Amino acid sequence: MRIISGIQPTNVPTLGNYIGAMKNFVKIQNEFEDVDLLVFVADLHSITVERDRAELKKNIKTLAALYLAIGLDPAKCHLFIQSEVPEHTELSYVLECNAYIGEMERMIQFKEKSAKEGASVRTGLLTYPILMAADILLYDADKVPVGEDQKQHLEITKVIAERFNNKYGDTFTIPEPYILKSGARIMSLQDPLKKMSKSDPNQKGYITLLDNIDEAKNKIRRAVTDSIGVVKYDQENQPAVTNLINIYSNLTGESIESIEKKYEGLGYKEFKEDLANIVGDELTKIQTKYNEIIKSDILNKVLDEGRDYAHYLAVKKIRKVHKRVGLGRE
Ligand code: ATP
Ligand code: LTN
Repeated sequence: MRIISGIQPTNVPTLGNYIGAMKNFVKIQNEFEDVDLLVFVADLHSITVERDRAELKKNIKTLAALYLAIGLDPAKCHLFIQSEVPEHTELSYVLECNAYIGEMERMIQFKEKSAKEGASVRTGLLTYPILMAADILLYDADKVPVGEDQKQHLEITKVIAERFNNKYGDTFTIPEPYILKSGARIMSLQDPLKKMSKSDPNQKGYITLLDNIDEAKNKIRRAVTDSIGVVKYDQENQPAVTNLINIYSNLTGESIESIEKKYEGLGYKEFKEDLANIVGDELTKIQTKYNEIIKSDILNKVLDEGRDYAHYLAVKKIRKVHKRVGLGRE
């Protein structure tokens, strides 16, 4: 079974990215049998909106190092940078010719992000899901671990793959999203109705994996709650506390019922203090490894191996696609 996923190098990944996606990569690596896992830095996806060049460079390296720091093992998976495998953009173009503009305009993420961009919405933002489809179909991935917000992009990937297969003959494996129920949507610490996002202008709403530990703990202590005062999992009436319980449960593996029971009769203060320590400990673990990796020269070796492996698979696939479509001489 082949599994692939990527994260954009925009800012440092948040606790939401970690719980919703990155932690699952490690789980898959350690628990799935016979899995060929590819994880990449989606740098091409990140230039669909204006980016500072130096910052992008830095974020690419940081994300790659964080993949290793959270426990991805280069002996068990392949890590690479999307733009270093040119077949992603090659396939993307062929798929663009098999996808409709109306389909792209219906994407929620496009609607949300283009509304923020005003008059200068780039064409790449519209075609973003096609590049994502190419990332997946290029490798015949069976499963794609992502957070809830990517579900629609996975659905359109399936539509494009099926359309292509029907038109040109069986070419692509139809992928399935792999979304775990709990943690698939971690919300902002300041607004429980908004997804935790690394591009949120309000930095108190998110915690990044490289945040200063004390600051991160304070963000938990100062997270909005409600006036009910009971630690209860209730999405409708207590969305903020429910979000914190979700984070707690995901980081400790403790069940929601057991967490509710533990804090029965206690206020939010004690609950938040414990959660602040849990988050602090998790970040400390990650940052200790991260600092070792950044100092060593392992990263380049890992990314070279990953690029070569991905490229080997991608070349075979793109040749097949060109042949199916009737491009070139052969
Ligand atoms: P941006 O805010 O810059 O658009 P993002 O924080 O949404 O970025 P992405 O790089 O788009 O992050 O997403 C990487 C992965 O993390 C995806 O699988 C996505 O579904 C997941 N993810 C992002 N935010 C959350 C969240 N709040 N909760 C759970 N999973 C999330
Ligand atoms: N669009 C994704 C990142 C991404 C991705 C992929 C995830 C780009 N290509 C392929 C899984 C498979 C996002 O999280 N914003």
